[in-house]
Amino acid sequence: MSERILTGIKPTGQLTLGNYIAVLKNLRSMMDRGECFIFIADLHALTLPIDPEVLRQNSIDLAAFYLAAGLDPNRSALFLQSSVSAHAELNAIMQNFLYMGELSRMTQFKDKSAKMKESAIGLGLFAYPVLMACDIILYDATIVPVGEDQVQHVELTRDLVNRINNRYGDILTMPKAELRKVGKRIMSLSDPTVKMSKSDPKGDIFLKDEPAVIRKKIMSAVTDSGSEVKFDPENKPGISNLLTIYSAMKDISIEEAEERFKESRYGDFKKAVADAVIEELEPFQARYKEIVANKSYEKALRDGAEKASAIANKTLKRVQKAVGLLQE
Ligand code: ATP
Ligand code: LTN
Repeated sequence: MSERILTGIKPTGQLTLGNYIAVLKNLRSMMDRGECFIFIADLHALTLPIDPEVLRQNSIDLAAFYLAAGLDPNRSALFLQSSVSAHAELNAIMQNFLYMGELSRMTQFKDKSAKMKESAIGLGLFAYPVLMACDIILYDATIVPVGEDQVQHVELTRDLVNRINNRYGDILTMPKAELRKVGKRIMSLSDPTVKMSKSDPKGDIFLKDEPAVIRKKIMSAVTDSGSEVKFDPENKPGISNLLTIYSAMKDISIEEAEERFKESRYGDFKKAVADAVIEELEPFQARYKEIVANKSYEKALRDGAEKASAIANKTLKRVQKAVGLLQE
């Protein structure tokens, strides 16, 4: 069976190597497995304060990055979440079927809100997983490629699909999160106990970093005591993170990477990791620059929104009808 694949990234900041490994690197193979709906989660970017000009620029950048990673707009739909109004319309219905208790258990909400004063936490941040569930449901997605931090949201979407299908008949498709075998959680280079994240940049490799900057960041990444290059996230989080990055870049298993470096010192190993990342990102950055210059993302986004709306509106109608909203 051909799959329906859907995924999105928030245009909240500079894209990192974590985003690249979780989503962008896999776009080519996703297109071979089924029909892809790939979007820029711009409504989600509003859940934390963001400057309008920065949001606009990040959205363009993200569209160009998707295309540079090999997304073919003729074989898939690339679009802005805000240009398909069905997301917001379905959200207005689905917010009644997810509950406060469930939403307050979401780790992403707990992490993000912990740093804020209660009076500054928007309702949208709390209700984020409802909109995310709608993003997925609208396209009858079967596969949702994400990093580990998003699995909890996809599980909640599955609960919602069950709830709706039990109550109204089988009207929604059951999605499944898909994690990369290697690299589901890339850690910060300066503190390998925390996730590399674009909204909390610390020890990040940004996709726009010049090769010399990438090399410098990797060569000065925090490593662990001892001298053996071994995968042991508990005792050697720094080296394990670098082994993960290397394996993801080369598309090999962690064991294979360990074997390659079993005689190496940390310095030589880090140099090989830097080479691998630069080798992958340099041509990608060149394509990105070309796409930004020729603005080919504009047509891709227009066509994508049209394709996406056609599918999303059908699902929306199905749900509206099922819950009893009068449809002409
Ligand atoms: P934010 O810091 O704003 O929450 P983010 O860097 O986590 O942003 P998202 O837009 O939330 O980025 O995520 C886009 C995709 O990249 C998601 O599938 C997410 O799971 C994945 N991802 C983000 N950071 C990492 C990471 N460090 N390792 C693996 N996957 C990641
Ligand atoms: N919540 C995700 C981004 C996102 C997404 C989605 C991912 C929004 N909607 C639907 C997959 C499917 C995040 O914060 N990374």
